Amino acid sequence: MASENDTSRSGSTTTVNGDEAPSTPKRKIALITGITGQDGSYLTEFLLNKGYEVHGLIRRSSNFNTQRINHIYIDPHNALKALMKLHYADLSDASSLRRWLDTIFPDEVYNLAAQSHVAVSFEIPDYTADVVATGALRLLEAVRSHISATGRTHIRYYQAGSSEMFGSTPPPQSESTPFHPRSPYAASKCAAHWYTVNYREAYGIFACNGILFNHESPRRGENFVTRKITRAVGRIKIGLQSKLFLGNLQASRDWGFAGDYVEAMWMMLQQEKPDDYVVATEESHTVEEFLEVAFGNVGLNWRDHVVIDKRYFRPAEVDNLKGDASKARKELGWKPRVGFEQLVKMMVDEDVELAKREKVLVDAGYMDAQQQP
Ligand code: NDP
Ligand code: GDR
Repeated sequence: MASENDTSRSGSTTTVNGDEAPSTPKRKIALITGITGQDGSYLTEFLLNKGYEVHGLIRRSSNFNTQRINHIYIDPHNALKALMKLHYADLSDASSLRRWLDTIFPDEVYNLAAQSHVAVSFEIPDYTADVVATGALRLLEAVRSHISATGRTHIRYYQAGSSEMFGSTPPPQSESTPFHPRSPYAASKCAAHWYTVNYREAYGIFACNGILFNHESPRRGENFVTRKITRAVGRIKIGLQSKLFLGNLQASRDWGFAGDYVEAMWMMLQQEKPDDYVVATEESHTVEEFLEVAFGNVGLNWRDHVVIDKRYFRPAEVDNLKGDASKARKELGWKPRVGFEQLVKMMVDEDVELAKREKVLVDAGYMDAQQQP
């Protein structure tokens, strides 16, 4: 099936007037759902550095939602340089998924899109299931029918699975640990996991589940606990805020750096056979320990600022996650580069700088100091 972006030319470089440069080495083509999210932005940078052409599906929003990838965006009119391309689609719209597969002809598909907030999934459970579970099924089905129509059996699929699927099963959690999800989000991720296994077994699709433990960065959404804390540390340090309202401080998480984890996603798709892998640092810390290190980085005591607010407790909590990533270490050769303390410092440093820029706007009257993240 031919189109403007073209398909059969997957791999060769096209000049502005449509002629091909025959001597140029073939570029692999990746399609990413959730490209505007934390992981989507790091994966895009990673794949562009590897020489891929990257296509991202973005959903329509009343505001621009591309802040995390603006720095790598190049005007598509500059066809030779613009190797990241964005298209409107939605995981709730099956026809858009199939259309873009048939247009882009990707070699690798990364399904990162999700309503990814666990607490919010209790508020909007139907929507969460539709996007996280059925959305993954829609994409798998689109891949299956695309392969069936085109014979492109080499296409590879990555599913963004989560340590939340383990829920209340005690650590250490590995690929053979039973799932016991504790939220609509986690139950939906379990469904997506099994859809992926099923499409691999039933149709022979090269489909992998990455079971990733929490991974953070300065690009983390501001309502996840790590970033909520580091944003507050920056703002408190600069004098824009004094209190931080949080929920359960005793939950323990295996926190790594998102930049390291996207590499594991790619590695899974480079193996000879498709399989499922746990990706984790194998070290776990409580929210309280995160607070201690984050506030400590700027010489503050978290106890002077944190207020417990019941609204941030969940109807069912996941108490303790700590991964066993030995399979990924052995078979993929993957290991995390950034440790816990370094991750916290990286996030705090960036958020102190961000707070300084906010302060300039507040002082100039362009922003309200109370406008908390
Ligand atoms: P984010 O919440 O930062 O990004 C989610 C992405 O999905 C955004 O690009 C968002 O678009 C997009 N999206 C949401 N709903 C839809 C929809 N209906 N159709 C199309 N796109 C949609 O998540 P992360 O980057 O942190 O995580 C990436 C994936 O990995 C997610 O599936 C998440 O559940 C999973 N995961 C994450 C972990 C982590 O610790 N970060 C750990 C384990 C799994 P928009 O920008 O418009 O909101
Ligand atoms: P999580 O991340 O639920 O593990 O899911 P989150 O940062 O939201 O919560 C971690 C722990 O912190 C506790 N907590 C709070 N959490 C939030 N968001 N806000 C608070 O004020 C607060 N106070 C305490 C929570 O109760 C929880 O125990 C993330 C997401 O990225 C998922 O998409 C992903 O699948 C999993 O990580 C692995």
